[in-house]
Amino acid sequence: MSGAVTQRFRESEYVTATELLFAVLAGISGVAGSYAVAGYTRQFVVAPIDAQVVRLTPGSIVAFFITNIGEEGHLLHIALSVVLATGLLGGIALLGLRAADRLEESTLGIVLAGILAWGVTAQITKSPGLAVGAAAPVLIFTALGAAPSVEGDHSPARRRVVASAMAFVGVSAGVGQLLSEEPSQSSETPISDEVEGQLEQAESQELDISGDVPGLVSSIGEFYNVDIAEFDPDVPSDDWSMTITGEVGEDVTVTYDELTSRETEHRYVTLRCVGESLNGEKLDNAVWTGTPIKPLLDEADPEGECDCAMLRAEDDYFVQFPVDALEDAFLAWEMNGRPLPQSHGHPVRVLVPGHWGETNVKWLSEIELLDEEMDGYWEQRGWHGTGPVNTVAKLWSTTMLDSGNLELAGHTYAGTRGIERVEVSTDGGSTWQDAELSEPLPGDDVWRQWRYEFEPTGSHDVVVRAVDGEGNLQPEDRSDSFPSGSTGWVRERVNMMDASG
Ligand SMILES: Nc1nc2c(c(=O)[nH]1)N[C@H]1C(S)=C(S)[C@@H](COP(=O)(O)O)O[C@H]1N2
Ligand SMILES: [Mo]
Repeated sequence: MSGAVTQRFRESEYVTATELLFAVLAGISGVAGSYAVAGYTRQFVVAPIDAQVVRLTPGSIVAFFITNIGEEGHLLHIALSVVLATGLLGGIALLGLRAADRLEESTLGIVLAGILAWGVTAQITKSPGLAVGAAAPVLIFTALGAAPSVEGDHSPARRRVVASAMAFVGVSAGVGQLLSEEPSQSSETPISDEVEGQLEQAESQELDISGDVPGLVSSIGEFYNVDIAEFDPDVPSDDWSMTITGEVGEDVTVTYDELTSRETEHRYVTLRCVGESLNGEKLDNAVWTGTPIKPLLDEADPEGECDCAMLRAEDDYFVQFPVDALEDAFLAWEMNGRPLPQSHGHPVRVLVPGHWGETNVKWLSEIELLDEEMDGYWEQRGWHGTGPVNTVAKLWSTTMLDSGNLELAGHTYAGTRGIERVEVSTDGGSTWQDAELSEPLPGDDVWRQWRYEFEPTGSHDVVVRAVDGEGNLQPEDRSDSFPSGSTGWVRERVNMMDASG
């Protein structure tokens, strides 16, 4: 094409509507292109921006979102981060379009936009290769925006470009979605006989419950998830190591191979998040494969003044609690016989018996023995969730049986104290009857199922409470989860007619 054809006569001092439109198309397509090559990972251009958004959000706002909005709160900061990423790439395209206009040499402006989009994306995602996914669409839509044929609000060329951008975004969303699905490890490696045995034992001990309540082992897909970061760290086993350092006689570092060649055990361990509501569902149990942490600690020879341990992780999470809590703790690399999924801390996480979920550090990288106490991530935000869990009895299902009886059922958990019994009242707490309990699974930190059946007469004020293995009745007083975990008896008005059957 000769220079005369691309000669531009529309040089303007202000950003034109056409430039703005194509900058927005470039921004949206850049974000989509990045998603298409990176999926929902830390290499997606939105991820590092979201990490900053989360980091800069004041703790009081985070606490408000967790207690008032719950999981959907994530959508808000993700939406904001997508907008910011679009603005960033769109801004770069606009810069290119302005340069093309001012320099009367569009190639320069186009190339500038492409290189800048690539450089900035590579810099923030630390992935030069995948940054091309964001840069290429920015370059292409900058080039299309610089072509004279797209001038005019209703030009066919412009409409074709807008349609192509939308199609590109649609296809990219699909491709990125496919990439983001965690690979199912279905038949690759057989599950060890020991784990298989434990999974079978759990199944055989489940109560015969008609209602829809989870079994005694939560499947990997069902197991709840709480992460401070939207985009989980991606740590290959070969790159993993963990160091015990600080106030120790000697630093101890273990690699994944060293860790997994140590004495291996399979344990049932239940986790519960301090942030969950009284009758919430952030309570799950799995069979974990790993090794006790005590021998490693002994090798390091802790000698700090306060006997406190600060655990740190690859997502910059940190939590501090007494070293004593690590005595019976466990370093796990398998969950239900499969390698630890990324969302549960791949390749290695900590399991601390009986303590709130937040002490069970995922993507563990360091244990530092301290001289004085310090706050962890959640404690800095006002929570007190490093100690032992509160006792709870959940009422997770109310079912009308064919016999005309009502069945109440759920799970109960008291950490290492264990559960002695669950009591149910159908008259608002005046009289109490013992519920049926599943046989305890082996282990010091495992939940149980309970079930109770009765003949209903109209509507009932149902109350459920547990007595822990030390004989303590669960306290009746109600408190919210913030700051030290919810307390109180689960209470529900049950109407014969409302119960699902
Ligand atoms: N590194 C890291 N570890 C972490 C967290 C986290 O965000 N990052 N969340 C904690 C919280 S609050 C809970 S309740 C449990 C949840 O573990 P799960 O996601 O495997 O259920 O992990 C804990 N360990
Ligand atoms: Mo948690």
